[in-house]
Amino acid sequence: PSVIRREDYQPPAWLVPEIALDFALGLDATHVTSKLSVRRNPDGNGSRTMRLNGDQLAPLAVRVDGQAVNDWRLDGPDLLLDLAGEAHEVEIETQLNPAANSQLMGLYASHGMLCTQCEAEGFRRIAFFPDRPDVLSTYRVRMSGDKAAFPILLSNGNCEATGESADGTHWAEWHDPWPKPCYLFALVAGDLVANHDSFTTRSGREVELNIWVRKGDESRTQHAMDSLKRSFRWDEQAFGREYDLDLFNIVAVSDFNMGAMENKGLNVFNTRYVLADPETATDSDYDAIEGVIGHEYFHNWSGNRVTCRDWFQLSLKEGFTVLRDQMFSADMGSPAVKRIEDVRVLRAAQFPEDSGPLAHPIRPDSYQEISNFYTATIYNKGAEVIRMMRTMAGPERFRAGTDLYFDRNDGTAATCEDFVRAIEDGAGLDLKQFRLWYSQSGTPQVTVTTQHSGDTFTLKLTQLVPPTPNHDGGAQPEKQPMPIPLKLALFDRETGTHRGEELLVLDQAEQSFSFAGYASAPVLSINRGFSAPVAIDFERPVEDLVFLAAHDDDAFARYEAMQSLVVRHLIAAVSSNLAEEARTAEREAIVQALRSILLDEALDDLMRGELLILPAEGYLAEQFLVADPSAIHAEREALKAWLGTKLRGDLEALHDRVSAVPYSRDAAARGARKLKTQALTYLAAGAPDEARRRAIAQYCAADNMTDRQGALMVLAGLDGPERGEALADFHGRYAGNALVIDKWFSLQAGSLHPKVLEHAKALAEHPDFTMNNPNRVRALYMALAVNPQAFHAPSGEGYRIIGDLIRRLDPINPQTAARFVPSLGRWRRIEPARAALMRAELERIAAEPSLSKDVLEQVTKSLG
Ligand code: BAL
Ligand code: ZN
Repeated sequence: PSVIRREDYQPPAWLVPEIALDFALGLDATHVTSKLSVRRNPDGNGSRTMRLNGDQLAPLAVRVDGQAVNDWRLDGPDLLLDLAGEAHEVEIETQLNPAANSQLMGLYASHGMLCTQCEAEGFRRIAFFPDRPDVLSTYRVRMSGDKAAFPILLSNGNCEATGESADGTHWAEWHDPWPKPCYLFALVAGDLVANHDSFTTRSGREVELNIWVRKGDESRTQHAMDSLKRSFRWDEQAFGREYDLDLFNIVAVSDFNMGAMENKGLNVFNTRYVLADPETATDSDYDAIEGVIGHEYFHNWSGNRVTCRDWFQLSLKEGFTVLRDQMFSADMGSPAVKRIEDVRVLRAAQFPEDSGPLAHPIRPDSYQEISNFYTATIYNKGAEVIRMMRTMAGPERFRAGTDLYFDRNDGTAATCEDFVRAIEDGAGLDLKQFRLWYSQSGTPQVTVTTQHSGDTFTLKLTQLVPPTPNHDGGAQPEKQPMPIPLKLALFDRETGTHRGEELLVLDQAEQSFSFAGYASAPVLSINRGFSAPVAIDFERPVEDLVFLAAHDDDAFARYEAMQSLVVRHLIAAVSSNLAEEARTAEREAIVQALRSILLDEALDDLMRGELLILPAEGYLAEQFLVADPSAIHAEREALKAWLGTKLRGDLEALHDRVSAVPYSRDAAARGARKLKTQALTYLAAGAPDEARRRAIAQYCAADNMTDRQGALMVLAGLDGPERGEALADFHGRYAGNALVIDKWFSLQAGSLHPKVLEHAKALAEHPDFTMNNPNRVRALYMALAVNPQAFHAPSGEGYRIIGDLIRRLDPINPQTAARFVPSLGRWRRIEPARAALMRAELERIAAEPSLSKDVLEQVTKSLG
């Protein structure tokens, strides 16, 4: 497979300032005529040859300046055309079969509607075009089709004309005045209804807002609409960004590879990030909808007005936009809880990427298939890197930097370097060394040692950026130390207070920092707020962690102390380093810490819920060079059972208290619901009969999905007749609601039940299962792949199920299939017997005769 390299970037030889597209729509036959006004690029290499990318397209006719021509040629899937002058009009006709497009890239059919997905390289499946983000065009789109089948016709920008014919067809013409790359093109045609609303921008522009859904779903769109209006307002206030068209459309589609897509003026969303009501959506679903609605809207500036020069710059728009959506959600809810959640996601998804065979910098140097680079590294680590700049600059100076970035680069296809330079100039930061965060992969490890002598407290910090694999020959020279901003506070043990937070920047391999005026050794709270995306290695007394878990005034640091307390215990227990007596003593320390959290009246329940979460098995596995998933699972479950037993009275009292809180969407009620299921989870481990009784009661009394799903999850992990009854009730109650049936699949495949693999295999045969819907595939198989006891079953059956899935799904939907490879790719970090089974599964996939580029790249790199 061919490797694309960042260093090979060349400006396009030809530009396309304008394009007119004409679609004669049909589910199995859509005729496309594209008319490109092309102009030689003065900054190009002067070539007469114009490359028009295609993917499974055949040109039916090619005309240049109105004359049919035959001297075009195909180079693989692309069409090459020699053009003599400085400017021409190129017209090409193609024919598509949207109903046969199971990849869900380009133009495809979903439940009788037509829609598009073009990022990253889907437009070339619609029309021959220089499909690269640095070719910006203004679009005119005309579409016509059967009015009964497609009463609603949408594209980017504004609708300028409509009409209908006597034969039952109608048409619409759309014009988008903002030049954009083709990955932001969108078209939707279908039988849709809208929630209509409007928003007045700060300069008085009246924007029509529509959220389009299939009939019957409109009652579940209000939360999305409210989130959209909040996003409009927030971006004006927080980043000075105003919307720039009179219309903003969102369409919800149930067959969609991604979460959503930021097409200019016409966002296309996976239904799961639009539809919600209390009966069918959990509190987490509500939060995710708000976050994704915000994210796509914020792309209007960070992505659309300023786009990317090439796909190596993907984090320019994604990392920045993730930071923006994180800040938005923090402002809309609890900043403390949001920060903890974001770090949990980073550690669960990005840290393993950074320490595995697919590690890449946030600005990669090479790729084979760009779809494989929509990763937690590009998105979440990308956001952390920009967050560090903000931490070092402070909010006001950072804002001056982003203002400058938007001013300088508006209307252009920019690079990460443009962003860094704008922050340097606008915020007044020197980011010379900081640029290493863009080029070096791997999670830095910071080792902390402390010393106290006289009245001076000294902190010695060392950093190591671990080696990461280099694919495609892009050797990364030895890793250099990077600037690591660490927020810290020194607590007085007696008073439980500190003298103020400080920000240190560790920018050498080894550095010491001294603090005078401490007669007794303070308790160090470091990397507060998770100010840097690093792993901290700090051997310290248990008492200090207990102290911070009870006293730290930084919510993240308090959570972190609680996590560390549990992590260090479980590592020691799994490594068999603990005598029985010590194990009991450590478990008791955790019991005490959790009890004080349960009883701390100053805590709100949402935050209490965070502090009660045990570190995930995947995160624990990351702490070992080579992990034994069974041992980790057994020790973690045993600790949970211990806590459930020892804290039974407190947990029952908690469950009683929070069960009395009526449903509302306010923070107190959401906190209560979060704790309700957490209490059940601990009780299920320590007192299963009591948990079963309470879970049944919670399930039956539930007037919302958070409670019902939580109770069902607990029941699904326990044996007994109630399990089957509750699952059947749930399925019957929500039959026909795809998003809820996804939950039904997911919680069985993710359950703690010992027969989970048997259940998963039966679910794959269930009439509701289909390989053609990515949400359903993920509901069953991603839940299984992230369920450690199922995926890592010693027999290798979990690996086999995921391997079989990848092989079967690849010919249907390669992009979604490739997402499952990284779970198998972690074999080097797993104990040898399982590692051999995982590797064998990868080899079995690699032996398939015609793998997609997507899967081939991931499998080859995982084996290599
Ligand atoms: N641009 C792809 C979907 C998203 O990140 O918004
Ligand atoms: Zn995005």
